[in-house]
Amino acid sequence: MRNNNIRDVWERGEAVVSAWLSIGNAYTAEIAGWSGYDCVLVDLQHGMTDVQTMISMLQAISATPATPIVRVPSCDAPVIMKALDAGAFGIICPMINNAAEAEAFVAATRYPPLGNRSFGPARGLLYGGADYFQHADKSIVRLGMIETLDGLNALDEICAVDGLDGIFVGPNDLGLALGKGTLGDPTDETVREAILQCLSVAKKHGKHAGIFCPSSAVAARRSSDGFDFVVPNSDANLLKSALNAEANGARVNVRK
Ligand code: 3PY
Ligand code: MG
Repeated sequence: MRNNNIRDVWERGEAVVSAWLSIGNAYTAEIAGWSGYDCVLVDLQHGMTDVQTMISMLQAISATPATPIVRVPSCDAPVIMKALDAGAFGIICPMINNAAEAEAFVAATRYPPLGNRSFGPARGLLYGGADYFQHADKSIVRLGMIETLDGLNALDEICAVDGLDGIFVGPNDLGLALGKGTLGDPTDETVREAILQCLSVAKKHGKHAGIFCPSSAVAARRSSDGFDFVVPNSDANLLKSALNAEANGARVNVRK
């Protein structure tokens, strides 16, 4: 089976740097795949995309050195299985509240006897290779999101779930859950402590820890803290700030 960059980076003891796509477009996905990221995530939860466009985006990412992954909208087995069949080599699942949900998530990603993934790997087989079925369970990466109070309180039991590679912190929802608003780079002490608690509990269980960040500077700081899967902002935010800077820069130049 084709290699999974995420596992290769982790084996080297480094932090994975992932792109995060909320624009539903294959060309954007292809550009992201050629931009130096270890993996490129298609966001089916909040991204402006549907399943058919996701498939085109995964095809575009497959033509680049980056590994394609998907954030599913919820812990919904049919959608998780569809993303895997479409060639996702990793799944991030939002709003994991307890061990039972984490177990259901992991089960949907593994073939029997370990899980209940239904057989029909479609693009997974084309992209992954003829031996996809033999290696998929081991190769696919599973990260459960911690971004609710229930999830935070159940961190220990979630991190103990067999087959879960680790957790992924959603700082915006976690900030909201803690009554602190959406804070991509929280300076609030309660949110800061909750994020560090996620990191330390994951590490205690020998699991990986990821986090969404508002910039590369924050992502670099998070990876030096010990997070080993970082996302430096989303395509839409980056496009907006680049467009805004160019628009403002051009106006200043004209006025000079
Ligand atoms: C969050 O911050 O809540 C996320 O889901 C990642 O953007
Ligand atoms: Mg969230």
